[in-house]
Amino acid sequence: MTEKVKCADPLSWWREARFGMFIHWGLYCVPAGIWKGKEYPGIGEWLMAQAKIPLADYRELAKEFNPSDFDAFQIAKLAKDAGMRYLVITAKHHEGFAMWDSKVSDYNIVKATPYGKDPLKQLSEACAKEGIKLCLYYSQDLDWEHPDGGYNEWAHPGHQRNFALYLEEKVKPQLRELLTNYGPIGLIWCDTPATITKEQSEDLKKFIKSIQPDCLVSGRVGHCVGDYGSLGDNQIPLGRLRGDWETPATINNTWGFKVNDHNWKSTQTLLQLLIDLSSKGVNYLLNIGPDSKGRVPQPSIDCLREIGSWLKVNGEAIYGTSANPYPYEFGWGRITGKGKKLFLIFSKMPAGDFILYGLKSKVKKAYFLDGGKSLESIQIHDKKKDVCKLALKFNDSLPDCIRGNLKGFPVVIVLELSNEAIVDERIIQQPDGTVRLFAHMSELHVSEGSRKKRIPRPGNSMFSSVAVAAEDANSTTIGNHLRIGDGGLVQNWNSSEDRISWNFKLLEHGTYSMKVHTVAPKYKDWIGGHKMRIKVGGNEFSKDIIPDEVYETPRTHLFQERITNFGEMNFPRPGDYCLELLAEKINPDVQDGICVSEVKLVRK
Ligand code: FHN
Repeated sequence: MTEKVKCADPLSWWREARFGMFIHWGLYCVPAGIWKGKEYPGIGEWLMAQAKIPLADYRELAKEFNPSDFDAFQIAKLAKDAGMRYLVITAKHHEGFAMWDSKVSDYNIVKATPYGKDPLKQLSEACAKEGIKLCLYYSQDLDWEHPDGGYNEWAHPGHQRNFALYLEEKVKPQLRELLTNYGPIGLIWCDTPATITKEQSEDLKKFIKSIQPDCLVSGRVGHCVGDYGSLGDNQIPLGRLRGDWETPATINNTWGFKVNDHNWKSTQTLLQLLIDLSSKGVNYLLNIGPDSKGRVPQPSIDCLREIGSWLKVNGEAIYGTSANPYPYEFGWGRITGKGKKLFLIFSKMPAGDFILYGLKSKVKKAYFLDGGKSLESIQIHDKKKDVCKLALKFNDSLPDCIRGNLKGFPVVIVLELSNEAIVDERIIQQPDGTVRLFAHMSELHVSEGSRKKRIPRPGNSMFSSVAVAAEDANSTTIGNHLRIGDGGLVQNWNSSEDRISWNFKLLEHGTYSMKVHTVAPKYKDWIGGHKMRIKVGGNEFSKDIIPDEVYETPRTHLFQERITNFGEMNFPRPGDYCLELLAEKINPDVQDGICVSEVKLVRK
C-alpha cells in the first residue's frame, strides 16, 4: 500500500521569514550615479537608460569593475545578524549584465571584468553556511544589452524587436544556469513586467518550476501569475492584506549604489516599517547596494545590525506571525498574532494605563516579551457603551528587564489568550478620543454611470507591477471609477455622483474637529483643488480641499498626503453614526481624480 504524502506548502518558509535582504549590485555601481561628470537624479541602476548611454560605452564599465573587497560570507553574516531569513541578489538587472559565470553571454562578471570570479558561487556557499535562503533577481523583461529585450530603443536604434526571441535566447538559458549551478534557489525575483504577455509570464513560471519545483516566483513575473503579490517599491498599505505580499524597500533613496545618496532612514523608521508591514501580513525585503569594490555602505551595516539586535529579543512578534486581527491600525503601535498569542508592539512605552477596545477573547496573561515581566490586566464588557475593554497597567518607567541597548526602540507586550484572537471589527472611537475612518474600510457607493467605464487593468504598467487589490486578480479590466486600490487608498474618484461612507461607534459625546486626508498620485506633487462635503448626524460641511496640514509618516513616502480641516461638529450623544463623504467638485488637473486615505474625528 502506498502512503499518501502531504506536500509542504512551498510558501511556508517565506511566510515564516517576514524579513529579507535585497542586494542590487551590477555594473551601475561603477559610475554610481554620475556619467561624464554629470550627476543624474533617480535610482542608480537606471543610469544607462536615464543618460541614454550607448551600449558600447556602457560595456567599457566592465573593464573598471574589480570588486576585490567583496566578501559573500560577510554579507550573508550581515543578513543573519540583521535577523533576515532570505537574500535576493540581482543576478541580472535591466542593464543585462550577468553577475555569474554565464555560458550564455560573455557580458558577465567572470569574462568581462578584471575581477574574474563568480560572486553567486561564493554567495551560495555563504548562505548555506548561515542558513539563509538564497534567492535571485532576474530582469525577465527589460534588458538593455540584448537587442530584443524590453525598453532599450536608444541602445539598439532601429531594431525590430522580437521579444519571444530574447526569452528563448537569453532568459530561459540563463535561468537554467542559475537554477542548475547554485543549489536550491528560494525564489526567482522577476521584475518590471512592461512588455511581457500573460502567456509568456505563465510559461516562464512553468519553466522555472520544471527545473526547481519548490522555487517561488515573485508577483512581478507579470499578470498576477506569481506565487505571491508584490507591492510597489517602498509601498506601505493602509490596512492588512489578504493573501501573500511583499514590499521591496530602500534604506536610502536608491537601489544600486550612488555615491551621493546619503538620505539614510533611521533604524527607528526601518524598524517601524518592518513592524507595520508584519502587522499587515506583508514581507519586508530591504535593500543594500554594495559599491564597485564590493563594500556595503557603513550606514546600512549599522542600522541592519541594530534591527537585528531588536529582533534577537523580539523576533517572536515578527517571524511567522499573522496580521493584526483588527481591520485598522492604531496610533500607539501595531499588533501581530500567532496562535493564541497577540503581540502589542508599542512605538514607545505607554505611560500609566493602556486601554484596548474590542478584544473579545479572554486574556490569561500579559507580559513584556523582553525579560518576561508580567503586567496586571483587567478586562470588562462595558454594557452601557456596548464595548469590550482591556486595561493594562504600565508604570511610568520601563522595567529593568528591557535591555539597555533597546531603550527607545519599540516595546512588545505579549497577550496570552484562551483562544485565537476574536475582535470587534466595528470602527470604534479610540481611547485617545479619535475616530479614524480609514479608506480601506469605507463603503463605496459607485453610481451606475461611472460603473460602466472600464479600462485595461494596469498589472503590466512599468511601475505599478502587481500592486492591485487582490479582488482584481482575476479580471482583465478594472473600473477607472471609484475603487479601493493601491495599498488600500480610495482612488479614481472621478465622478461627483459617487460617494463613500463609514458606520462608526462614538463612545463620548462632545465637540470634534473633522479632518479629511487626501493623497497625491504616486511620485506626484499634491495639488488638491477639489471641493468635498461631509454629511454626519444630520449636519453638512462643505470645504475646498486645501493643504491645511502636511501629514508625514513612513507610509506617505511615495504618496504625498495633506489634511484639510472641515471645522468642528458637536455630537450631542454617543452612539452609532454614519459619516458620508461626497465630491462636489473634482479638479480635472489631478491625475486619477480624488484619492483619500482617511477621515479623522478628533475630540476637542
Ligand atoms: O526598475 C526596477 C528598479 O530598478 C528596482 O530594481 C526595483 C526594485 O523593486 N524594481 C524596479 C522598479 O519597480
